[in-house]
Amino acid sequence: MIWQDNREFMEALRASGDLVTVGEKVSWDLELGAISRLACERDAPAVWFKRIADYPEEHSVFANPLATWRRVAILLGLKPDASVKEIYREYERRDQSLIPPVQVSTGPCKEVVVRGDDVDVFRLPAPMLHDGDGGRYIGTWDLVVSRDPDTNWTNWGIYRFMLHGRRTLTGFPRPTSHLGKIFQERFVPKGKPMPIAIVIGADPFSHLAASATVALGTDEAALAGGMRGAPVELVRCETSDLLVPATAEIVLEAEVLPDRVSLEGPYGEYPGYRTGEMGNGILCRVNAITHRRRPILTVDATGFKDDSTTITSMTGAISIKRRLAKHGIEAADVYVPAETAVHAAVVSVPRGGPDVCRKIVEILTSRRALLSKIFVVETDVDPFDMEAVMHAFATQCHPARGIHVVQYEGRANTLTPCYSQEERLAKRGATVGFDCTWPPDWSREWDVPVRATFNCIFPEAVRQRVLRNWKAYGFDQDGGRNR
Ligand SMILES: Cc1cc2nc3c(=O)[nH]c(=O)nc-3n(C[C@H](O)[C@H](O)[C@H](O)COP(=O)(O)O)c2cc1C
Ligand SMILES: [Mn+2]
Repeated sequence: MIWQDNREFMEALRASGDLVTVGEKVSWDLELGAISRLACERDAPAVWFKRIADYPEEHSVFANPLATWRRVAILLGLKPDASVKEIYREYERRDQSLIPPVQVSTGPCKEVVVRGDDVDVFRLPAPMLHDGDGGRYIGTWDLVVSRDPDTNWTNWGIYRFMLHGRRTLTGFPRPTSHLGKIFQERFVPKGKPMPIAIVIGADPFSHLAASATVALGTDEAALAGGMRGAPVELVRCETSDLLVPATAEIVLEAEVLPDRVSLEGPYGEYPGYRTGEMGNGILCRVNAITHRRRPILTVDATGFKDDSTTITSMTGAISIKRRLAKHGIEAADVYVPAETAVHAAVVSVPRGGPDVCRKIVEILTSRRALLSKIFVVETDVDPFDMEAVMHAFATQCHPARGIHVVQYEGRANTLTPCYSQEERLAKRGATVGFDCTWPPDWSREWDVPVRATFNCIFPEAVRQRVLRNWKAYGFDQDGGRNR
């Protein structure tokens, strides 16, 4: 599927039973957030809220587009019940080719254009998502376009934005994010405002590309095109020369002010906590809003098992695999379990040991250090099978010799809940590698214990006979899971 727009994707979700349409009037003030949050935690369908209290009926809200693996499978054109491993493989295949975007003269996102003093961001039904949030969040599942004026490279990323005033928003791009870097390095020193476009409800591949972990200089629009198998169509903004996906539901054309900071947050974040206090964010002035008729505001009910725990985990895992390969570690597989909220990874390697484990931790913490726990297993353990991973961790990781900690400052993930305020300020943190592999100097024949599982401790002929007769013995499943 190419997914011409978000509406086509929503229709596919409806057809497969992965979209619930709520016709009852709901409040933007916590009720919508609570429903959408519970839907994440219950692996429930995505939600389309058709009537929002205080807003005319042409405004609706679509929540949690990719928060379950079923929806990610549908996005990638797989069967809805495809396994996580199959989904990873399909993504890995699709993100290999880049197809540059094409510019078109106009598109649905220009159906309604509001400029200058007519702009009032409160006309959009941005929800108060969690109790205690610093305000109503409009950018939660967005795609923020910015451009480096020196190289002309355009960056896309998902960064949160909160309503501030009628024409102002405040946001929190991490200083290590590409938007944060472009702003700090190219605009702040010159005292120039930075044009941005906050795009809401573009085709789902564009948002997936914006959230993917990619190197500085990567054209995320071309990545989205590659994944779709067709170029993304872009139109020029009304008030800047930035280009935005033509079929987007809503576009907020803004500039980030170089000489202001503004209070932002706190926010119930993806690790599953409200961390921190209201702090300094960036301040943007909104110069125009363009949108489709009957615009559908897309929302991520951020928190445990939100949209990032599927897609950020998957794109992060695949980028870890490629990064390790670049540094000479051929990992057979890498899995970032959704329930770890992008804080832990499982890496399987043909041969482990302390040197390999330490090297993996060092490679994965040399730049931004998002993850703080890494399980290194051997290839006879399927990293996607958390029962097998926990078994390997509990039995193979030496409680003293198997733990490898790397500490760092200036690049830790400030949203990691276990860090103290002081550590967050200094971006100080640590990543631990759990070596769940056998020591390389142990003889496989004499020292390594034989796993007492069906697959490992019985002769082939006996296993075949048991599998063949499994149903005849009276069991109702076929062979069980094949590890
Ligand atoms: C739903 C969602 C919300 C996100 N919110 C933020 C955010 O507020 N700030 C941030 O720096 N990154 C956020 N991220 C992560 C970035 O989108 C991600 O790191 C992306 O790769 C950033 O692009 P960049 O590498 O071009 O900076 C979010 C990701 C998702 C999926
Ligand atoms: Mn980027």
